[in-house]
Amino acid sequence: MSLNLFDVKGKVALVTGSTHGLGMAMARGLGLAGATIVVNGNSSQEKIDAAIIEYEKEGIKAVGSKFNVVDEAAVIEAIAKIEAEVGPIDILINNAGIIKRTPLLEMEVADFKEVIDVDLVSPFIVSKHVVKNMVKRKQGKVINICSMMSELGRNSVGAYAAAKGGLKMLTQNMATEWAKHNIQVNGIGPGYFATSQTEPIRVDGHPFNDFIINRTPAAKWGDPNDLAGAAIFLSSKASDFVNGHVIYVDGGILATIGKPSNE
Ligand code: GCO
Ligand code: CA
Repeated sequence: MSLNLFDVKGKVALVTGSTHGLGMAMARGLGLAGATIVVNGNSSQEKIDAAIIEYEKEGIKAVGSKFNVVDEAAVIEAIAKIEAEVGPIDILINNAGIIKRTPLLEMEVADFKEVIDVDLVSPFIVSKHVVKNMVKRKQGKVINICSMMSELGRNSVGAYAAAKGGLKMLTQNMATEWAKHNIQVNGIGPGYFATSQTEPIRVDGHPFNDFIINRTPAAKWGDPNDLAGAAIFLSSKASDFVNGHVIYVDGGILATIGKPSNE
């Protein structure tokens, strides 16, 4: 078996939300493996420019594309520009997401809908317009970033769990509709990782910090770079007959019911 199976050299990868956190870690992995990264964010051009400097420091070819993943017109315009100026998008990682930690009985409907829009509707919007072109080329890889909350509930993250559970089924449905075009759609389900998103619940002394370490068989928060292997696998020829799966990179959380805190 040749490692060329995992080759992504010269491929163009659009990774939404890749200026920081898990998106950046997965994009970095693909970039170090030779892909050109289209760095997306929506908060500011400065953030994108700063991220590009970080990618380039490691010898990764990175190009910025600022757009809002929930704005269909902006998505269409950005994709046309990327394909004209950088090249056909070979790999799409739908990573951009938000979380609001509010118990359901206290949650405003508008906030619930906003989470669904960003975490579930936007992967549909971006995929729809990228995959149209992949169908013509008879080739493509789509990776939807799911979550532990694609499988499990947790107090205060109801909207996020609804969106991420939906994203798992959207992944299976996309795989169902697009496999015949030689487009593989799969998901990555990160466990609990040390990022800015989990920063508020990861601080020393926060009961959730101890809970996660106890609940994770690997007994630690994940390092975002641990996601690179799954990202490369699902972006390369190695996964050409793999359709509709979510690879959970979670230190074993979903394998177990957990254990008492004194064990
Ligand atoms: C939370 C966390 C999670 C993680 C992750 C788990 O509040 O429970 O933020 O939602 O971000 O998605 O897989
Ligand atoms: Ca399953």
